[in-house]
Amino acid sequence: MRDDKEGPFSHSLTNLHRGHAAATRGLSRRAMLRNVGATGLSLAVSPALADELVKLPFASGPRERPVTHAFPQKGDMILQRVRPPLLETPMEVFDRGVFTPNEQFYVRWHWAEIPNSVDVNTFRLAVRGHVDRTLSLSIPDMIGDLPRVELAAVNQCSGNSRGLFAPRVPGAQWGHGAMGNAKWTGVRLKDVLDRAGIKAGAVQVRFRGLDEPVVPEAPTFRKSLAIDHARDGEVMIAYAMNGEQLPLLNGFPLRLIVPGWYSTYWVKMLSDIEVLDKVDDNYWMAVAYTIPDTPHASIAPGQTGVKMVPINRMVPRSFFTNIADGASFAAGTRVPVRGIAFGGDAGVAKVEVSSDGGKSWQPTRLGDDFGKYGFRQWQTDLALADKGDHALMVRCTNSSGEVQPDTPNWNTSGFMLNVIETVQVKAV
Ligand SMILES: Nc1nc2c(c(=O)[nH]1)N[C@H]1C(S)=C(S)[C@@H](COP(=O)(O)O)O[C@H]1N2
Ligand SMILES: [Mo]
Repeated sequence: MRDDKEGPFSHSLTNLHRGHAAATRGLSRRAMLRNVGATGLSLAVSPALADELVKLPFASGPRERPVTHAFPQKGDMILQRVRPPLLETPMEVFDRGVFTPNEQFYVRWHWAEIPNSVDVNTFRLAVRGHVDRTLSLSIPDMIGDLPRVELAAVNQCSGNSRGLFAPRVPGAQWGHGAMGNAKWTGVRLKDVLDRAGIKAGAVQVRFRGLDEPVVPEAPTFRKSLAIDHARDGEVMIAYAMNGEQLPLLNGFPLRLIVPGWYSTYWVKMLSDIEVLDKVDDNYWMAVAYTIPDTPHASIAPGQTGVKMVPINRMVPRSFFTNIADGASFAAGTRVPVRGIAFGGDAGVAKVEVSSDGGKSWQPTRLGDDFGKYGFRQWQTDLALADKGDHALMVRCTNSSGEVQPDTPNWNTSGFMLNVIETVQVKAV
């Protein structure tokens, strides 16, 4: 969605980004307030506005979903829910490049009270709590004075691929598209915290955004990181994504980036940072987004009495992006296969494929390395000698030596699905 007329928003951004021009080219091209104001986030998107259906390969069989382009600043997205929006990235987007375009980056919110626009002139980020100085930072304060950092990183929902859980679990039924890779530009959280001065005895740092629960009794979405994690110099506050301002639905004007960790921690529309002197026991840390403290966060269906811990680092995954279930090829030919992989909280060491259901594996060629937290493209070709059904498989090993398991994990929340991915094809 482009708008040539510049609103007040664009002007202010143009000015305040002067020192960061290289990283944020194109920022003034979008007039966010105009676009969003005109369309609104509360617009009633009916599936009738979607003229196409997509099939997601769920555990219970293929599931049809409408494709919509009715959301502000978003192109074609798989529509799961309108309000608050749950929009999934179609798999073919990942085939087109290693970075996921902003207009097709997935969207997930918990509460429906999301501002339709944010005025960057009056916006302030609070830094408070167990600190020497309470801060109220304007965007120019932050990006004008603090060193700029840039990092490629995968944003993946904890529940990505939940629709593949068997037995089925409640929650947003995602295919594999609740993930994306972007180049994030911003400032180090550490530098912001240092400005405020952390007091001795600080334990965690808690984050919230401008969104609010629909009813006052419901718990505001807030997430916390351990103080050392928050100060590791990698966690950042991003003001740009793939060289452009963040789409409103992806957290404009600021969001937290927690490289290698599930994006439940990547708080959008970040407006409040609170240094805590005790462990955060709010609902979103203590109850929601917890996983069994077991290998692969896996338990047997029905198993109880398991120790739960907050979800944390991601694990390696890999996907085919140019072929899907049901594809057929001429027997005896070589089939080009390609896709993406990521290492979780470590780089991709290797990606291997199998055409015999996992009995033997062959290496693939990896694409350019944009940093250990991002997607890595891979490609090779596979011989399908015999006529009939073939299970093509792909697995990633990360630089810590972790590899995708050959049996899927399971837990009651449908988090962290991980298994070697398989595509069923036919040689004819
Ligand atoms: N303020 C705010 N930030 C949030 C959330 C939210 O509900 N509110 N959801 C989190 C979760 S669970 C996910 S999966 C990601 C989704 O990021 P995206 O919409 O930019 O893809 O945002 C995270 N940050
Ligand atoms: Mo999520």
